Amino acid sequence: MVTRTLVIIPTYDERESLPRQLEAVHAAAPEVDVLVVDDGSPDGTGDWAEEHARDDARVHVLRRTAKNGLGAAYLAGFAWGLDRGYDLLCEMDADGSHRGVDLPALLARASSADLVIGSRWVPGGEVVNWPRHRLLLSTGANTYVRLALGLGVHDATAGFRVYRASMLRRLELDDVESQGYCFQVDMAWRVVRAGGSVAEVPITFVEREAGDSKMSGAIIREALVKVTAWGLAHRVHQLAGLLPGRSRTAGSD
Ligand SMILES: Nc1nc2c(ncn2[C@@H]2O[C@H](COP(=O)(O)OP(=O)(O)OP(=O)(O)O)[C@@H](O)[C@H]2O)c(=O)[nH]1
Ligand SMILES: [Mg+2]
Repeated sequence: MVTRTLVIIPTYDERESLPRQLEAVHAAAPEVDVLVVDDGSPDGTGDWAEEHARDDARVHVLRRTAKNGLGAAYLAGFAWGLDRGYDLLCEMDADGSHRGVDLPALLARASSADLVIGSRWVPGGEVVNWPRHRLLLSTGANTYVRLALGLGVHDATAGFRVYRASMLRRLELDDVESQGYCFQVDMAWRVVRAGGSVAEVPITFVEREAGDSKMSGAIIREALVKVTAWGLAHRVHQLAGLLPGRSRTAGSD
């Protein structure tokens, strides 16, 4: 049976980057469909995408009216793709940071993992053109996530991913509230807790060439607060399981 793949690309003011990204994706993986999820970009990204979709049947556009964050855009994209029976759902940024040439390796790995992460922080992974403070933020955030959650993933904040649809269907996604890149940690954590397998494939991550970053202090604070809360809840849960009189068969897990 043919595997049907949907690459979901969320956009907010990516008019300059999106055409290049679509070209790069289809040059590397001509068989995949793409869903652009645009949150009413004032720069006309949504209009351009819709016009482009008229000429290319592989491209679809989901237009939303308000900028509601990366997490909400991906959840809408997942629902769209699951409704239409895709087997693999892929997350990819519009800004060129996630290279089309790395996509086939991620898709291939999905034959043996529920979630495949395009990782900067495994051997062979690389970051090009990032200022020192972004490198420190990413490595610091990932170290914190590993310590706080005990998550055995090297790049839990990475946004270049492939999910098996069967995995997404098993997850309860209605209560996902994470907006920014905390969304990525949230999703990896949910997959692991649901017993899903996670694989990391090295990628080369390239800093955006055009357009503005949507990274903000609020996004960083959200990640810090939420990961700390999840980590504490996890430790309390683990400790409760160790208390005398609470065996696993008694429903401690
Ligand atoms: N639909 C939608 N897309 C968004 C939103 N916020 C960010 N994006 C898109 O999500 C992707 C990642 O956002 P970026 O601004 O590149 O964030 P980043 O990769 O963490 O930071 P930089 O690469 O430094 O800009 C891009 O394609 C953005 O256009 C949002 O609220 N809604
Ligand atoms: Mg980016």
